[in-house]
Amino acid sequence: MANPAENTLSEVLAAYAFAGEVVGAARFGQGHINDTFCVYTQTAEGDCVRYILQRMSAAAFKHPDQLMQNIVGVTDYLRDLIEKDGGDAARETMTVLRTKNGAAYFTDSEGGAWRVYPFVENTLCLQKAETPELFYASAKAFGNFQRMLKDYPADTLFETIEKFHDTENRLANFEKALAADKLGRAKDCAPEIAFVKAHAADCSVALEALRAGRLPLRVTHNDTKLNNILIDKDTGEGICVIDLDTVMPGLSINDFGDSIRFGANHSAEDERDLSKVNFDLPLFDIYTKGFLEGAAGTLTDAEKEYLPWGAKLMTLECGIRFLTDYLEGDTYFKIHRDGQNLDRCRTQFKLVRDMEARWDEMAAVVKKYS
Ligand code: ADP
Ligand code: GN1
Ligand code: MG
Repeated sequence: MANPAENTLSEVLAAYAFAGEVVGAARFGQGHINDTFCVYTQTAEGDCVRYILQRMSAAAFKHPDQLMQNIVGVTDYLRDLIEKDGGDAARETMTVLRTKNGAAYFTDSEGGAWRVYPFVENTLCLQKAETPELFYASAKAFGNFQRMLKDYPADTLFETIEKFHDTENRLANFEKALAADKLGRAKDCAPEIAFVKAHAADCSVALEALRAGRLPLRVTHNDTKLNNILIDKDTGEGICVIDLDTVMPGLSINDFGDSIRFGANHSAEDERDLSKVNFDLPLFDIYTKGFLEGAAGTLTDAEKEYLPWGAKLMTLECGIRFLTDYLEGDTYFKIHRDGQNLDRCRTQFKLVRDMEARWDEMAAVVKKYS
């Protein structure tokens, strides 16, 4: 387990020249991966200026230097596009705040890698789709993100997490964790293990299409859950895509699918009462509409046809990842209670079952907007 991020907070804060004097820092947000803090500063004029300070997860990211090169490259590129388009780049993309030494990140005395972004104020970050309109707004913004990066030089991006959405590899890792069963937890999750085994062939569907040249590799976000987008409080529009740690070559259907996985239902990702976990077709409908509008003609016919697969595979894969982490002792996803990763896995598999039951309707929705 990594040391608590609080250990080195003061040396990290000292490495940055903030707009004002630091008056406090507190844990912030509900991400599963990084240690995120909000830093509160006060300027000489008495204004409060906030920042997001993060220690990047050492379990997830082996090369923070490469990761930050990706983020600086992508945000610089987006900033240019937004400015050319007359937009407000400081709100519509993230900005990496340099350290006093001009570096994109800071390494503390324990080896932890940290970075700072100005806080994008007057925004909402949602943990679930509170209204269909807000979900639609997120869809447009993620679709637009795809469009804006369509000409980004993919070969300049590092693979920050190897085989991130390689579902076949996720399955293989699950099998290894199950064979090792190092904490003796497999006995608690026989139905979930059986579910994975019954879905083993599905894990190859998107990869087969990629290998066959039916689906193109693009620059994608790869972690498009609803709490990775900031929505303008005044306009209700999705304005800023955040959590760019996994921007790298990938499949557009996965960006679509991961948003559906997280947002097209009315329950929390770790809901224990599975009767409350139901795939919501109207939310799928509105997201599809928004994503395709935002992507504005970027996607091929084959990509559109595979969108339901994106939804099912991202949900299945995420469930497999939660189950693998549960079997391995919760070393990757942050947990706040025992069994939380198994609970998360169960919601994902319930959603996969729902999608399977509504497969033809999902295909019809996509067709309607294609
Ligand atoms: P993780 O990888 O752990 O999910 P994120 O980069 O998504 O970390 O950040 C966690 C949370 O912090 C987000 O869900 C959001 O609430 C908040 N956040 C991150 N960056 C910003 C920002 N620039 N402005 C405002 N809030 C932010
Ligand atoms: C993680 O970082 P966060 O909390 O936005 C994970 C995603 C999972 C998601 C499940 C880098 O997203 O892949 O889909 O949890 N991010 C990484 O909620 O592994
Ligand atoms: Mg996040």
